Order: sequence, then C-alpha cells, then structure tokens
Amino acid sequence: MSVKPRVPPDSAHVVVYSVDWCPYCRNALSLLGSKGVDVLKVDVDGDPKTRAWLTQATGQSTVPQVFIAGQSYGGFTDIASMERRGELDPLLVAPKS
Ligand SMILES: N[C@@H](CCC(=O)N[C@@H](CS)C(=O)NCC(=O)O)C(=O)O
Repeated sequence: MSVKPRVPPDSAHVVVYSVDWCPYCRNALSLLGSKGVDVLKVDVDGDPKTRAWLTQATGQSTVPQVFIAGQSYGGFTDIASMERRGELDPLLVAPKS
C-alpha cells in the first residue's frame, strides 16, 4: 500500500512538517523564519498517514522534517549544521515564477 502525504513536499519552496509541542520544530521554524522566506508549516500531529509517509520518504521518524524545493534536508540539527557551513541560504532562494 503506498502512503501519500496530506500536503506534498513540493507544495511550496520550503515545507516543514512539524508538531506544535516540539522544541526542535520551533527552532527549525524560527531559523527559517529569520531568513525571511515563506514557510509552509504542515502540522502532522494526529496525522499517522503523513507521519508514515515521512518515515518512508526521509528514513527518519522524528519531526521536524524540512523540505526545500521538494527535497528532504532532515530536521533542525541538520539545517542548523547547513547554516553553519553556509549551505542553507543558497537553497532558500526560490526560483522566479
Ligand atoms: N535531531 C532532530 C531531533 C528531533 C526530535 O527529537 N524530535 C522529537 C520531537 S521534539 C521527535 O520527533 N520525537 C519522536 C516522535 O515524536 O515520534 C532534529 O533536530 O530535528
């Protein structure tokens, strides 16, 4: 049986699957928010189908899960490491439509 997310990861340039009670989710949203980019936050609390899809798609069972341009970049610690290496900003530039 194939599992599909309620909101697909290419729905916006930056998509964060998160739950409201999670400090890592707040940190990820805060870091991305500090960049001034639009972030589509998808609340997956009580959404086992999307959680199952996330585990399948990312190989990780934790939230948050950050997607940029439809590609998975992991959780907060992953994007914080990317930020320290200077790798985050270039990815956040959305292509002109
Ligand atoms: N290294 C991860 C840790 C994320 C993490 O531990 N998230 C917790 C919630 S705050 C989690 O998903 N726990 C397992 C679960 O809720 O099923 C990150 O930085 O995103």
